[in-house]
Amino acid sequence: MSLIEKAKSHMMSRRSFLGATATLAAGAAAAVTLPGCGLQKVDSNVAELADKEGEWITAACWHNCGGRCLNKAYVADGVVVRQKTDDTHEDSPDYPQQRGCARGRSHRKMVLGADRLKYPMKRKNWEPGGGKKELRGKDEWVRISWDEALGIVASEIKRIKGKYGNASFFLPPGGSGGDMEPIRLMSAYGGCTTRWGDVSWGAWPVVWQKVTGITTDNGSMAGNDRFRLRDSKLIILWGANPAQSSQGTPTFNYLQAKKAGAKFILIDPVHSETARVMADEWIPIHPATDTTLILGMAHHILTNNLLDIDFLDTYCVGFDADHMPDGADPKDNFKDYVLGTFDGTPKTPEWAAKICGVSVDTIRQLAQEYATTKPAAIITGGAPARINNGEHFPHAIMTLAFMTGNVGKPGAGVSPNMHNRATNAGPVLVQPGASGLPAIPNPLAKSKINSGEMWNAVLTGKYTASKGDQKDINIQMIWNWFGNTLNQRAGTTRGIEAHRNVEFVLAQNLFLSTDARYSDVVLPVTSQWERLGGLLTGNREILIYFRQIMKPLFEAKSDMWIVTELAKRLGLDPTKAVNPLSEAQMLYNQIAGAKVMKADGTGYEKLVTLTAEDIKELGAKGIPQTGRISYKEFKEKGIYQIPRSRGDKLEFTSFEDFIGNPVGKKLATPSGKFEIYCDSLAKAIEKVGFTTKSPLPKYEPSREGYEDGSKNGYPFQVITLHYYRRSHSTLDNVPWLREAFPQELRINASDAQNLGIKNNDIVKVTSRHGSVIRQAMVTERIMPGVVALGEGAWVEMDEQAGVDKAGCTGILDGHIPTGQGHTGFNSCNVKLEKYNQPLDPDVKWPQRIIF
Ligand SMILES: Nc1nc2c(c(=O)[nH]1)N[C@H]1C(S)=C(S)[C@@H](COP(=O)(O)OP(=O)(O)OC[C@H]3O[C@@H](n4cnc5c(=O)[nH]c(N)nc54)[C@H](O)[C@@H]3O)O[C@H]1N2
Ligand SMILES: Nc1nc2c(c(=O)[nH]1)N[C@H]1C(S)=C(S)[C@@H](COP(=O)(O)OP(=O)(O)OC[C@H]3O[C@@H](n4cnc5c(=O)[nH]c(N)nc54)[C@H](O)[C@@H]3O)O[C@H]1N2
Ligand code: SF4
Ligand SMILES: [Mo]
Repeated sequence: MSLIEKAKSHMMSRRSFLGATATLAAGAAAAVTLPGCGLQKVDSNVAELADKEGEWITAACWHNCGGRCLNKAYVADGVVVRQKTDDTHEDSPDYPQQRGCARGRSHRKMVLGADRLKYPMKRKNWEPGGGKKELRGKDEWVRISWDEALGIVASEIKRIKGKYGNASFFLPPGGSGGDMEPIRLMSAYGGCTTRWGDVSWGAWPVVWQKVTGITTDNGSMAGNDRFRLRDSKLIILWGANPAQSSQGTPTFNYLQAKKAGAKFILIDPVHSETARVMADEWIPIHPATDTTLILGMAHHILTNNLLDIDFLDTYCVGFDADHMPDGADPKDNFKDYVLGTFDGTPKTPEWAAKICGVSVDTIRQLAQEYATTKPAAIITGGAPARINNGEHFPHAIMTLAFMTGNVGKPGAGVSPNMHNRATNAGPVLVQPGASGLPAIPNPLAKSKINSGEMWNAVLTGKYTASKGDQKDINIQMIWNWFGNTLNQRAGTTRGIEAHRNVEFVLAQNLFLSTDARYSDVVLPVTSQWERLGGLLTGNREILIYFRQIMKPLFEAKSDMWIVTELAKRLGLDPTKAVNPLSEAQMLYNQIAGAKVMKADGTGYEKLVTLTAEDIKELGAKGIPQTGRISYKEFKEKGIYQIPRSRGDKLEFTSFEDFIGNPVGKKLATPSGKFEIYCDSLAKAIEKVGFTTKSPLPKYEPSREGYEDGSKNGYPFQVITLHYYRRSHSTLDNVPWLREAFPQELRINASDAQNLGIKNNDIVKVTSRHGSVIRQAMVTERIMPGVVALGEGAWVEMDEQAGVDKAGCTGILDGHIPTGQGHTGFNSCNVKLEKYNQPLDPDVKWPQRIIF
């Protein structure tokens, strides 16, 4: 069968599938009278359009996926017929194409999914003030008009404001950024309570800032750019899995470093996909115990004269008693802590091995190799720091690099470097202009609840504002948008209770996500394919210009339209309260303001030439300008990628300036140096009010980490991976991806045997906070005592059995605030048992179709 024929027959079977599923849904009659732009029409047309003349348009791949690639859609008669990726130039190691992954290539199946929300819906038993709130998540849905939906939302907002005040509106922003329209509206309406706390970088942000003095960008720009990586002799990927979590060019870039001679060591409980491609050596480790391995290595380095004393003396404070910052107790130095001079516990490799599970020989060998191979780079993802009270890990790993002088020299470095900046540190070389949307300050900006306390705050009425400052709060409305907060934060079980506790829950989404499912009213929003267009950044060398692909589906509207309509009903002038600019003007502003680094690296120049005609075409007001490329080229290619070559002026290594000139270019820390003893860090953590941290990097077991498990009957640790199948929870519903990447529980073969579990058996995983069931993937590619599950599956509670069938990791993770207020997703103890009920593969589950 030819490819086109195969595609056609697939479309046909999907069409019959749509018919079948539609009859299962409430209000099925709607399915046969869909408007012209409906899914049925689109899908039935595709087969006929396969050979028709159309246009390739750059399509947004806009979610928080850890990559950023060029994706194009072939659009004929307003219908997306197929997709492709970057073919704007030849692929080469120095000038790589920006090629899409399986998720990006399945986008058509998400945007045109049968389960898109089509109309505003309300919960059948909803009444003003709640109405059988306990039915949230299981009630039936009723289709309503936009007018009714907006009327309900506006009247509930007014009622709740009148009865409880503005602080009772809780608008938790997602972890994936996204526009803040609802917060803008509520800010204009008197303010609202929001959420705070990093979910991505674990304990890195505050530690990086305090130890190095750099306050920008969480350190994600740190390390080497992709050319300088080729100078590394040794690259230790310490809890980093770019082949899965930084799709796009990073793995290709690492391969160039490998070809140039770098040895790769991976330290990870999982033998990851990256290990498969890159590792010369894999060192499995117990999750949340990395600091012990680092201290064991430090002990070996110290006691075997492998220190770079000059580096420590010139660039650091706190290593030994002679180099302490002003006011610190000389006894409180790192060297004496490692040697155990005052606490009686030398942090020997023997001491470390008992906790981290890495053998003494391996620890010594690793320390020896790292200290004697230069330049060597340690690169970590967020994962090993994504643990409860995890601040010691980033602090310790930086100290390890300082001890060997592996910082600030091409090919050396120590940093978190993940997501779409992985392998390419340095200032962003191409960037969009600002949209021009004026900020609307939130009058209740101080009313902010940490992710680790928010559900408890809803249920108990108390939260921590700072150390010793417990505040009262009475949340009565939860508004979910551009995030899947209930699914994607720790403590989902508690979150469901919280959702069932308040008087009103609203969601605006493309799908009946977990957030939406537990709401009273859901509003269908357009995808980026249905909006005017925009610019997207990713690695530092590209800027993507995506355009509208198709008309809005069914009755979906943009978030901006929704808040504009609500503003009117709340008696506000939307042009003042929400948005004074047209969408076209905002897009134009971003294009006109886009800038690109000059080849000599001295500063930026304008990227796009815009003629009066271009400005007219964009429907905006502006002045013609001259830039590096024409608007026509930018639009047609849909991408600008800056030319690069080895030895150019844009290569980058963090801290090169400081290492070259420690006095003239001193760091913005109190001492002007790297702070191994870091008092400002200790004070910052204390001020937050959850836990404390010593000014030195030490080992302090993570709450619900390795040590907490076995003694309390939870002998396994679970880690929650960023998973191929989806971007967090986004794309989890795409059948192609469900089939290609099952949501399975990875378990070591010896553990499985002890528990009588075979491949594909269903396993019940229980933590202190909840239970999930999943099929086992029995493998040698994970450390004994550890199991792994992809994060982001859409909660599917079997309330009778008390288990989540989808394997959502938020159900297992505890709602625990620690440290700087980051979330410790990888600190979690579980027990495992074989589950004796069958579980259909989730690709076979009915889609969440409501209308
Ligand atoms: N496919 C996909 N990619 C993504 C995303 C996605 O949802 N899907 N999300 C993106 C986002 S927003 C982010 S923030 C990044 C996150 O990127 P990362 O933090 O790099 O990704 P993770 O998968 O959490 O973990 C990376 C590796 O660390 C290991 N690990 C886990 N715990 C520990 C530990 O305690 N010690 C050690 N040494 N290793 C450990 C894991 O086994 C895994 O192999 O990913 C981005 N990329
Ligand atoms: N257990 C565990 N949990 C984790 C992690 C982990 O490692 N382990 N990782 C964490 C990390 S790093 C991150 S960044 C977070 C991500 O957490 P979130 O940002 O909460 O998760 P997403 O799944 O990206 O949610 C995006 C939602 O927005 C919707 N959406 C997309 N476009 C629009 C739009 O234009 N308008 C509106 N209204 N909605 C839109 C999507 O359908 C989706 O429901 O997850 C965190 N959760
Ligand atoms: S890595 Fe991200 S941007 Fe690239 S194709 Fe995949 S999902 Fe899209
Ligand atoms: Mo993230």
